[in-house]
Amino acid sequence: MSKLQEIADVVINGKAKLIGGLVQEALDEGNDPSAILNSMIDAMGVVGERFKNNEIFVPEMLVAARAMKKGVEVLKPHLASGSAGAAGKVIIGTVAGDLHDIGKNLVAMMIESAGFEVIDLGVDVSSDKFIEAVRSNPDTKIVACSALLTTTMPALRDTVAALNAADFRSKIKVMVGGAPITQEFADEIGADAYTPDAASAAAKAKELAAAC
Ligand code: B12
Repeated sequence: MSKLQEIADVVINGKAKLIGGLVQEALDEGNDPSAILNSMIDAMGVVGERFKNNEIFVPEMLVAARAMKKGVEVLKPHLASGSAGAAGKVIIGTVAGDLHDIGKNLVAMMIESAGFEVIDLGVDVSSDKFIEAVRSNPDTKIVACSALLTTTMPALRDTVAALNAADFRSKIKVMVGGAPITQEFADEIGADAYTPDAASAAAKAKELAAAC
């Protein structure tokens, strides 16, 4: 089994104690950090499929998520490189009712490494909290909202609507993303941008900030 397969396997089986050492070994062997990350993202896809097919349940998803987070911790210094804060301020969070944060954390990490200062509001963030955060940080350039559940897509819609109605709207750009989100949905709810993954989110954030 290749090292990357081994890493994916350990994430799928939620072996948080083994993941750090394996990721470090993979780095030492010269594997590309992005390839290591992708093997963990693919593993979460497998976990999701197994959950959908009732082969595993929430606790197994949770331990897989924990293992992935540990792996990302080891990988982080190898993925993030930019100078902090120079590109502007980004507020990020997962919308109300939604507790998924792995994707949001990756987006935050990549945006940070693209030179932004990131204020991470965490998970289950109400639209009021997003608005409040922008008011407390008037130099914010981008608000990024994540939603992982089809059932929290309405919360994303409400959050973007609240941001769109705010007096500061012309000063910020709104980005949305998460597995069930599409460009079409982003357009429909009036967001400025959607991207499918963390790397493209960072590139898009730079583009949007330059246009601010
Ligand atoms: C891990 C996991 C959990 C963990 C989350 C732990 C954590 N700390 O995040 C736990 C166990 C808590 C969980 C709970 C639930 N989950 Co869950 N979960 C998953 C799983 C397996 C992986 C998610 C993940 O981390 N993916 C890896 C990351 C890297 O990918 P990502 O999040 O998509 O993010 C990338 C992009 O989307 C994008 N992106 C993300 N955010 C943003 C934001 C912006 C601005 C941009 C530009 C881009 C962007 O960039 C990211 C990086 O490339 C998925 C399966 C899947 N395939 O997604 C199910 C899944 C999302 N869960 C699902 C379900 C049903 C649930 C529960 C309802 C289960 C239950 N019965 O309780 C609960 C809901 C809890 C809640 N209120 O939120 C379903 C959703 C189905 C649907 N139609 O909505 C899925 C799809 C599983 C399935 N196939 O059925 N879950």
